[in-house]
Amino acid sequence: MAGEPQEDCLFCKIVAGQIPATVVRETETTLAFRDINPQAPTHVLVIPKAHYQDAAALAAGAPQLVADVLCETQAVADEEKLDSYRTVFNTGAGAGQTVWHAHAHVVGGRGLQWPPG
Ligand code: IU
Repeated sequence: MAGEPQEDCLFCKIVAGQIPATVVRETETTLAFRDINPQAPTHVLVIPKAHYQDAAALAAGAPQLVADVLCETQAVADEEKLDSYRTVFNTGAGAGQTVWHAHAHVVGGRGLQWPPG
């Protein structure tokens, strides 16, 4: 069910403390941790603790959590002292989504090209 922990979800396991992660911030509703395959000097994932398969499902099912996640992306950027950064939600396999628990990538610390690949 949307919002409930999923047994086979890697990020739900990180939330539950069953898989280690380098956590940089935590709130009542969100967790922020470093990506294991960083694409920039700062590459942090901000997730809602509740399970939604992607950003669209999160927006439809729990819009307040979208705001919580976005506020945390700025908080991460502040802590990492990033003047500019990119927030990315990959939605769907064709866009590169590989983990089916909504997450925002916070990428920064180097020049970023536009459009992205
Ligand atoms: P994507 O947007 O679904 O492709 O992003 C998933 C990210 O999760 C990706 O950048 C991975 O490097 C990252 N990740 C992680 O941080 N820890 C893990 O154990 C696994 C993936 I698996």
